[in-house]
Amino acid sequence: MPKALITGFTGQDGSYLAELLLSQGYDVVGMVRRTSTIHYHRVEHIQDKITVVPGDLLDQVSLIHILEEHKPDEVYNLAAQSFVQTSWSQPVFTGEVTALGVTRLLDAIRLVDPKIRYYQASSSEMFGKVVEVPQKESTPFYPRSPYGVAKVYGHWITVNYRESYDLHATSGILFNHESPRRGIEFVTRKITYHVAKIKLGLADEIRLGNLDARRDWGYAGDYVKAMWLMLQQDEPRDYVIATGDTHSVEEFLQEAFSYVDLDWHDYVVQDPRFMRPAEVDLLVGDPSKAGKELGWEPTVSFRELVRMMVDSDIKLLQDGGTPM
Ligand code: NAP
Ligand code: G4F
Repeated sequence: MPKALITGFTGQDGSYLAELLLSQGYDVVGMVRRTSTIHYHRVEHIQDKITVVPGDLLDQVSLIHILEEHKPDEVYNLAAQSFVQTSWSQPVFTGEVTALGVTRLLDAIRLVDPKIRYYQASSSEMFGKVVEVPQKESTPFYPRSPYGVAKVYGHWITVNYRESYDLHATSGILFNHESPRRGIEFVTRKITYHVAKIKLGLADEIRLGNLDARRDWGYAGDYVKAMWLMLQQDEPRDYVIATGDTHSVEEFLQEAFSYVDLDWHDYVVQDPRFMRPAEVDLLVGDPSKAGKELGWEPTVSFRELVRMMVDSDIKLLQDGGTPM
């Protein structure tokens, strides 16, 4: 039975990836950091099938111990300070976790077992102020936030360890991917949760920042499959994972509100608090390399994604739940 370690196990992608690996017959080890309250809501349905281990990307000894004790064949590094807005208020912390954390983990692999296959969660935020449309693997990076800068570091240190130590280290450059398990602070989930609240008479407005930004939004369940496929290749290579389609925040609003027969203009308030010091205006990826070499393609359309998330949030509220 192959064994995989997932860092960022409690996050959106960690939960979908753990489900996928379990369904493929893996023994799954999920790393969680110590917090004062337990928050396993995204993974509680599979918790009894997973070996949960404490560890932190800030603490290299914890990483070494986990690798020595659990001996994984594959490591998926999904842990990060992943919210772009927070990276301006906590730039050093973001660099410690999202950038240097990658070196800590790669170096732990080099020391403990260099045969381990490694997946790095790189990001389309690295393209930032894009110099090419659509963005592909060869497009130069121009990050626009401390988060984007940290991800560029994580990306290049992965390439460097592959070239320096011959590790099977792969970087997936994933464009935005969403789901009912998306954190409530990200714009898609913030919108669908508020649409549900407004529809049910529990709120009367939603405050947002820049409505013109365009993103290539896909479904997280599709994107974790690409991560797994990357580690099954003989040669480690980097891949763009995207839908190839782009929509503005305004189009997301239009799709979500019209689905429940409401007009977004009646509820949206633009609030400077949610504007960013430097914006990424347009992201749209070219996933053709992943299509050709991995046989990967997205299965959920933009409209299906929006509706899935709105439906889920309406149900969540009707059932008396709180957002993840
Ligand atoms: P997420 O929901 O924010 O999950 C992040 C995970 O990282 C959580 O499990 C979090 O644990 C963990 N974490 C944070 N700091 C840590 C630390 N110091 N040590 C150990 N674990 C730590 O993010 P996601 O959307 O699933 O994204 C997964 C990865 O893909 C991230 O690296 C993200 O930057 C990257 N990415 C995401 C997208 C996207 O659109 N979703 C696109 C490209 C790249 P807690 O639960 O304790 O907070
Ligand atoms: O949903 P967002 O916060 O995601 P963002 O910044 O694109 O980052 C996400 O995708 C990256 C991949 O490209 C990941 F690497 C990263 O970890 C994360 O998962 O914001 C999307 C857009 C931005 O242009 C933002 O300015 O929505 C705009 N926006 C407008 N109003 C807002 C809001 N974003 C948020 N979070 N909240 C608002 O009120």
